[in-house]
Amino acid sequence: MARKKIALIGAGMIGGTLAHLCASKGLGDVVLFDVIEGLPQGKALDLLEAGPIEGFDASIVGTNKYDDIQGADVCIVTAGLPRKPGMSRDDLLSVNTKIMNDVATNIRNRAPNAFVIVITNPLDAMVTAMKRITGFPKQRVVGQAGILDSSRYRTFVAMELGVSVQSVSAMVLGGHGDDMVPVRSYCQVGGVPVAKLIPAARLDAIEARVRQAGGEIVNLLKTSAFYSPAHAAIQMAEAYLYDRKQVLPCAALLEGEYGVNGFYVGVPVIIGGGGVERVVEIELTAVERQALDVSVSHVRELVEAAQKFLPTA
Ligand code: TXD
Repeated sequence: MARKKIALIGAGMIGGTLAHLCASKGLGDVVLFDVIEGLPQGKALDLLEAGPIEGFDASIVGTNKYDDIQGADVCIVTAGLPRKPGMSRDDLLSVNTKIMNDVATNIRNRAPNAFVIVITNPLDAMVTAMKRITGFPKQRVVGQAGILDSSRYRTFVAMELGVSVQSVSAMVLGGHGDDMVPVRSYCQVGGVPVAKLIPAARLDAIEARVRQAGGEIVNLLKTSAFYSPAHAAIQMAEAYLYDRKQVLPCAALLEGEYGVNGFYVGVPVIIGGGGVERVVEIELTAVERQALDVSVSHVRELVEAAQKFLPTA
């Protein structure tokens, strides 16, 4: 049986980390694509030369030719510009929408059966463009944001209480912008609701930090986070490749769920061998519901603004 083929579109900070994770976890043969000559080839060769030490033996190819992604089983897309200090995710809209148009067209033509995970920002608009241009079923086009945002929430709660991150479960829903919604009523520490362990004012501060956590890293690094988004996308790819049926917060196309129709929004979904197999609807408090509505209206504005950078349907 042939190995699975994983195409990574974009060989920058996240793309390179994705390649490293795919290789070390043995997820499949890796094709690393970028428009910059030498960049994907150099990273692929460097990784290949680490293979004998770690024992990973998959093929790792760097390329500037889309023909090499032919027949990929999974495509993870990071192509585009990242934020610089002072920029919002939305500032990337025009340039990254045009890039997404090109990437999506090539995925549609060469990897028509792939499960596609979009990471490029502004995430909700980019995954919408990917869905529209590929025309793939909604089960096979999904955006990564919620796993990372939830992981940040879990990190900060664990730091606050001095407990293992493994004891903290949490969910951040909505768009991947500063109005994302950390859902306090579903955050638990060893099964105990977080509100019983941390005073409300501290939780307010922790949730504010979660919303700004991407910017906090940009200010330190002068570019976006890359380890954590890569780990998050790999969790999604593994859930698909191993049919895990894992409940994960991801940007999924809603068609009536949560009262939203026709937009990608971060919600809990089940990812398995069928891709995004189901959207899980959870009950929210009135405050959380209102925050989700605000976040969704922002997603709607962004998606509409992105239209002018796409070819007319
Ligand atoms: O959780 C999330 N969704 C995110 C998203 C968290 C952090 C960062 N996130 C976004 O991912 C970030 O704002 C960017 O939009 C993407 C990729 O971030 P990365 O840090 O990997 O950016 P790099 O290092 O600049 O890499 C992007 C690569 C770079 O090598 C470019 O040459 C390439 O994309 N690129 C292209 N590849 C293919 N095709 C085209 N047209 C193209 N244009 C640029």
